Amino acid sequence: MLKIWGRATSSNVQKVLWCCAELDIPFERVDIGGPFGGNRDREYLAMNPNGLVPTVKDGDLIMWESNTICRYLATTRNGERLYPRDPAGRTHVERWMDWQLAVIGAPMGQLLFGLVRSTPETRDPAGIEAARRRALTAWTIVEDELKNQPYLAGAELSLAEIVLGTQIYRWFAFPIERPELPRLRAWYERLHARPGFKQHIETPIT
Ligand SMILES: N[C@@H](CCC(=O)N[C@@H](CS)C(=O)NCC(=O)O)C(=O)O
Repeated sequence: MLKIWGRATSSNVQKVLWCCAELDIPFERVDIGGPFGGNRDREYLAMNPNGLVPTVKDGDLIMWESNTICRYLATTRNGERLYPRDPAGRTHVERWMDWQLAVIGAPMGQLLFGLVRSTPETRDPAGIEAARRRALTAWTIVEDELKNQPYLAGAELSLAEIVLGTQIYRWFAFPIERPELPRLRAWYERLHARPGFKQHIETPIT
């Protein structure tokens, strides 16, 4: 049985949980990180020297980095529909996985810390506004990409959506100004209709 270490409120753990739901992969999960702690313990650091979640074990194999874990699960558990074998099709998925890490992750993280994990004393409205603008610029790229297709890599849901699910959920949940981006909204509604999204992504934001 696949074992997952990581609190279910972590965006990076949520990617793995949604991926497991899409592929019907049974798993056992252990709460680690955030209020649960444990991620700086010696035994945990021996598995994942970053001290971050998630960490996943499949047989003797220990993995960390959530996007890598999702690729592994799709490759080993009949997930070709989420992660095509064909190299050209694969680039359409992978570029968005890299984009999640390189482009949208930072401003969405700043919004999380600024809006949810701050106190009125520590809140930095200018920093929040700068992050909102950066995120909006990035989400507008997604809006344009969806002009001719329902999902980022084409006609079907893929790992591109799975790694972006928590970010788009938070974008629409945060109390911020959001100019109407109709294709982005329709894409979000499509993701929202998946049982795995409802179960693992739509959780209280902490
Ligand atoms: N690039 C890593 C990032 C992992 C990461 O930053 N995890 C955060 C939660 S989203 C974490 O472990 N924070 C410390 C904690 O939860 O205690 C991945 O994708 O797995």
